[in-house]
Amino acid sequence: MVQGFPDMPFRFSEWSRKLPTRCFRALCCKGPPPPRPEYDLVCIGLSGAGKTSMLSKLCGESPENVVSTTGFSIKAVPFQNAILNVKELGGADNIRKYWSRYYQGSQGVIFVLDSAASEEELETSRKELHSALQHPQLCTLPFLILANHQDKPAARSVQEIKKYFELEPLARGKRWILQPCSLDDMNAIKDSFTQLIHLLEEKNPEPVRM
Ligand SMILES: Nc1nc2c(ncn2[C@@H]2O[C@H](COP(=O)(O)OP(=O)(O)O)[C@@H](O)[C@H]2O)c(=O)[nH]1
Ligand SMILES: [Mg+2]
Repeated sequence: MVQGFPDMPFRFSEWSRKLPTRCFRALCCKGPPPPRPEYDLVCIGLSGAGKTSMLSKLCGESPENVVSTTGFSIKAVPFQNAILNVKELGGADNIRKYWSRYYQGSQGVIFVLDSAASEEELETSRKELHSALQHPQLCTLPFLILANHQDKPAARSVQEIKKYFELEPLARGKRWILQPCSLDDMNAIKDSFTQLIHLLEEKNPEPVRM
């Protein structure tokens, strides 16, 4: 019995069709580049901190037409070595109480604050960051804290923010990055995202990053 014989001409033609690709791969010892890893992140912070504008700019979109985020929005932000699926949660007073419902599945946290905000707003921001750092679904994850609006004269320095937000005692033993930034300086923002990706990739993380 010659099972499969009738198939041979077809199989041969398929094999020969793929031959140039196979030879090329064998000679060059490489196939297509491996897919970039994807990480799911949650992005929080009060309204006006600059979350949407920053994420839009990172995606190559114009931040000019940004509208206030009600509920949440998701963006896939591409970097050279990874794709970050960032879920931005609206920061308005009546929405913040629902933030924790959207934490599940997150692998890292981006917290954006306005360094030039009023005392009252900064205090609210501090409370929100503290509850995020202590939340059971987020407390073990890497945090990128962006002290945005640094271009404004009223902006607090990164040292003032670190002290005011009591980051050293509160985030001790956690993996976190505190980055002063503004929408005008995307390089600093991109660098801090690259550091965050390193933290996401780490299997045996060092305890604290500043
Ligand atoms: N001067 C200044 N304005 C900013 C900066 N980042 C965002 N903005 C502005 O702040 C406003 C609120 O930004 P938006 O991205 O909607 O904040 P979100 O509510 O956190 O998403 C917009 O008018 C932005 O152009 C910054 O670093 N400096
Ligand atoms: Mg927004």
